[in-house]
Amino acid sequence: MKLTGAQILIESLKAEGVEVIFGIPGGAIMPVYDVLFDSGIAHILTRHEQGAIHAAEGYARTTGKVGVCMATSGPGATNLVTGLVDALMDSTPIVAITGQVPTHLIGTDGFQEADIYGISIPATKYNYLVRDVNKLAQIVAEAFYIARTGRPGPVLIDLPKDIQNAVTEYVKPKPVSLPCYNQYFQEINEAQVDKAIQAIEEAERPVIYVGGGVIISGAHQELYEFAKRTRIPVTTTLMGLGSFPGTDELSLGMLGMHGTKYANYAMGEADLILALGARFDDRVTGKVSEFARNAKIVHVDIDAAEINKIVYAHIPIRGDVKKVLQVFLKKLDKAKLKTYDKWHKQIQEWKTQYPLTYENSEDRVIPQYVVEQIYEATKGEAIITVGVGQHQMWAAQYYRFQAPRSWVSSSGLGTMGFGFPAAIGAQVAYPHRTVFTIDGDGSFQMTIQELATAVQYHLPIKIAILNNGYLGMVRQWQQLFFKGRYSHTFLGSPDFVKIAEGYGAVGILITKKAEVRPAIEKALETDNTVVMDFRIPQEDNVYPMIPAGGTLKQMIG
Ligand SMILES: Cc1ncc(C[n+]2csc(CCOP(=O)(O)OP(=O)(O)O)c2C)c(N)n1
Repeated sequence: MKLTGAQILIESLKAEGVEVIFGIPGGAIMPVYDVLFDSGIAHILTRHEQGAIHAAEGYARTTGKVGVCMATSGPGATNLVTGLVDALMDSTPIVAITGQVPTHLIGTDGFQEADIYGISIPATKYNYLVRDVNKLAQIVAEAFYIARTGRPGPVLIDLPKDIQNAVTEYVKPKPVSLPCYNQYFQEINEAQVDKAIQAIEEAERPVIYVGGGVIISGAHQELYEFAKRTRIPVTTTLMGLGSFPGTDELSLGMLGMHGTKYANYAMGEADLILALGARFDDRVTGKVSEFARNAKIVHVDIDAAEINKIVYAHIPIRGDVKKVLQVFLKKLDKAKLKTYDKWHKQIQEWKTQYPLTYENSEDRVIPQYVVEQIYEATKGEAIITVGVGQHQMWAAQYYRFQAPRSWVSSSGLGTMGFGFPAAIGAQVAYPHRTVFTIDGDGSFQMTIQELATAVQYHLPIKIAILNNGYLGMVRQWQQLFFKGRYSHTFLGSPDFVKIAEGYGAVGILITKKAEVRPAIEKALETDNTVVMDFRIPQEDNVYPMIPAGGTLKQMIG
């Protein structure tokens, strides 16, 4: 069967099970859009390519499937770059397809030519510039394979317009075989697991420290069983939220810069840390030389490059966390396990002495209270996406996630403007679930135009803006570390209600505490996109806080 490159691409996407593409068309990708028109694959037209790729990320992170986005050449392609790096930092499987000028124009500064292949080398797990239509089907198969396997990540396919139009015999791709890449998936070294189990048996003060890898590998049930059997307390990173029920007695909540005091104290005092799919980010470790000084480290990660990158691993175990935990569960000998009673008593004391708390006495709209009310009104079952800043941390602290893939945060890159388009992807994936964006007024304004997208596709996303009129997190740092000199962080506030209405969404203004819960209830009952403008105090801070590169002794609040 003879097909054009554009037809081959769409056939290949169908073969990968792609159901939806997020994107914006343009000259260099028009042959593909033409085939897409009656292909049966859904398409969500965003208002900016950054919105498209974050939506694809939201889709990928909540479903575990590969998110697909598409853009034209030049500015369309370069508008994807932030999302590519974002997906790379947070190990999110994405296939980004970009149009390119015809091959004979490449290198001539042709109209809308940008070397997205070159630009995206450090921004992707792998990338392709397709120069031969006969290779296209195989390239697409490889791209999806690379995006979703091992440590997932973004893959870009740059497709020149003449290749989209070229006609060739369509041959189904062969099963993907990439010998160098496949070395990645070696057998789990059981001797290392035995060593780790011995360390568990010997430990007095162990902690399980969980990152996003547990969610990616679908290991939450194994983690739960492992924690329950060993009775080792569990703390998670920002990416790990939802991998272990936040309300469980063994949960220490989040650790790190804005983590709970008890999680941070437990890490500081631990004699054994079992790091599962976590990468010792600086927001977790603070000053590395002071981090968990008394602990033996077991580090489980699928990516060998992560092991010993920041913290020396006494017992490294390379492999998929789910499979590694299954080996642990098979080998754990109940008879030899301790109950760590003294350690639990100590942790309980810390929990009682230093609970996560905030002042809630006045009739102000307190941000933590808003998050708690969202948590209660949604019974902890919503998908929560966030921007970046104070609101992100309040959401992480006060929405007690029960299930994996219900928390979507740009954690590694910290991309303002991520939350709302990510919610679009999540709501497209789960039309019948409640999807909430908890956003900052600054973050929301970075991708606010996607309100048009949400309304056009009837996506009933609930957007809760914690509106302090500032670039709040930067203002907090200015207050604490720059003598209160608020250099260019005041935003003021547009009328978000009017903006919402202008886009055809529903807007609600909340200025009093008593209005908080009714507004959330009203939003939940509304079958439309809803923007809630919560006017919170301008100068509230996120606590506790360990300053960047600091130690436990410098913890504030
Ligand atoms: C694209 C981008 N630019 C700049 C920053 C730096 N930054 C981190 S937090 C922050 C302020 C965020 O303000 P807002 O979204 O209003 O949230 P708040 O902290 O007030 O809750 C800024 C500017 C960033 N993370 N991302």
